[in-house]
Amino acid sequence: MMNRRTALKHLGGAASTLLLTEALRSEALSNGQAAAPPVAAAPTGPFSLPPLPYAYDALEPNFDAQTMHLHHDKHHQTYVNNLNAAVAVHPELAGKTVEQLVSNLAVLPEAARTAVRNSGGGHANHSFWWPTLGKGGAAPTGELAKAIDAKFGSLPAFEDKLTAAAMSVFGSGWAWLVRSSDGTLAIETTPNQDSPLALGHKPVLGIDVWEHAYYLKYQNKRVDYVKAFFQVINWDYVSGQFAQKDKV
Ligand code: MN3
Repeated sequence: MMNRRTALKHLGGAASTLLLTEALRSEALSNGQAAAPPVAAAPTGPFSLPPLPYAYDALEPNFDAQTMHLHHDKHHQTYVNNLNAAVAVHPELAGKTVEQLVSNLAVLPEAARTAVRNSGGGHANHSFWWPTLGKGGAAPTGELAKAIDAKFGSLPAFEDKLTAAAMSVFGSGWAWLVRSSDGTLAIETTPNQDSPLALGHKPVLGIDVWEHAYYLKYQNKRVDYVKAFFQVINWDYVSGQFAQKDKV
């Protein structure tokens, strides 16, 4: 039986030239010279950037509007984009929330694990964080107030401990007030964008100590940024979330 190229020799004229060109191209491709893949549009879902629940300048002068714009619109958006790109090539991850993804890193396909840990963690951490900031109450209330007093003695003592934890983070990371699996409060730090959820802990309050969170306004003075953070906690929201979870 004639192969395709031999068959083409039996054809004449322009038709055979065209067909031969086509035959050679398909041979080249089968030899590994792959044509450039079509440029795929970046996936826009399933995850999306939640809007800030207040104006960009709402936390002035403690957190400046320019930092809020960059932090939310650029940094958080990048985590969302990279997470979407990671799950796009792993259809088995479809339908999971970001909290589910970062809570169970060990069950993820190995090829997706680092991207989900970093970008999923970044999306989960920042989505958690924005609503805990704002102007809402000067101190914790209700169950959270009781739990903080029981664990740390007083609100100032708690703030000192969370400040020390935030200052202890080497490089980029977060300091957290979490509810441990046994229900008690604890302070912990996580490196990079690791989520407390990966440790089985529920975040109650957190502080982002990546330089992108403060460098424009505070430069190297992380401690001043941490002091400012305590001026912009929406304690009403944080206390409400804590009380709600207490019932679950
Ligand atoms: Mn950040």
